Amino acid sequence: MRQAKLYRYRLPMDSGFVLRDNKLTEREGWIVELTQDGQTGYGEIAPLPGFSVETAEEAGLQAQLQLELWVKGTEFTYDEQYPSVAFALSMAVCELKGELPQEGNYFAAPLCTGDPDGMMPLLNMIPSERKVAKVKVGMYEPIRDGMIVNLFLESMPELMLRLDSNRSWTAEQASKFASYINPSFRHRIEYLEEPCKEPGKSFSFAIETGIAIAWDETLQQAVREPGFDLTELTGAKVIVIKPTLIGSVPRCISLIEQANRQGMGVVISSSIESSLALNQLARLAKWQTPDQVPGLDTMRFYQAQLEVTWPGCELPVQSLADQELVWSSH
Ligand code: OSB
Ligand code: MG
Repeated sequence: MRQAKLYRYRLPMDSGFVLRDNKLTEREGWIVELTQDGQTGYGEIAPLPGFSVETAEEAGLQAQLQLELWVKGTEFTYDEQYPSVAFALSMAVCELKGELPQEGNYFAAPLCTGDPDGMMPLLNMIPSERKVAKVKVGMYEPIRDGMIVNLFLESMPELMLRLDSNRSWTAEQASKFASYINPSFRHRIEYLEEPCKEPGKSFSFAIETGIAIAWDETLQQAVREPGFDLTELTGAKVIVIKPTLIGSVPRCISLIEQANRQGMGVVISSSIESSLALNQLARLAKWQTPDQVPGLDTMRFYQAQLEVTWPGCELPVQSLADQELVWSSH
């Protein structure tokens, strides 16, 4: 017999958390619980405002309809669902069937905000084989970004950096940034996500500067197009997969396999889910991208965890039982 529950959660965010000019003070989403044959699986639906096309409200309504059908015996059809719903329901099914291995990769690339000096003690603690950190660029002058990146690379000879400009630069600003990076350091930029407003300019940037790029926003946009074909997305060393924005676990796995066939790396990354889905992403990363450091250092944006703890995180944990149960099949 199948049983299902749908909870609504609300978690307080850190006051300093800003996303694309939106200040998110609270994160809201849904947790689905599937039970069958004595097994239980969980999934988190967490559309990210400004990034997801669906709202939390729309996703919750769709999830409830899907759950009502599922308990009657219908299997989920992920391709017809919003990405955040497909990700959550497929994750819950994976857990239910015991397909998601327990072991996770919790060595997320630390996000460096603020000044390099403050970050050094933490970065020094990372073992050299995975000494990689992520720095957001594109928020200030390209010259300032260039100097900071140089400073990081100069002071720690083993450090590799991932940079993310979130499409903020013109071609001129991007090349100004590159001109400030000491050429002998460029190969230690593992990649720069989406340097320019237009993907074509990011592509040219990679060729002209020798700095590898990664697709994040470009991949999210492309997968929404009918007839999407990853072989048309060239020029990048890595694609960043944010499952909440991409869709079901099978869809993510097939993208990973296709990327590997094309010789592109895949970095599984968070869309600021709660600690519940963040743990599942760490497990998905260990399972499907065992040689990559995932981009999951996002608990810092929260003031509380949900049900399960993220390793090393000391924030208080809210239990699922204390969240609002909005629908139950029994
Ligand atoms: O800028 O890549 C981004 C999370 C949510 C929305 C956008 C972004 C992110 C992250 C996740 O940066 C963390 C990471 O990729 O390391
Ligand atoms: Mg990005």
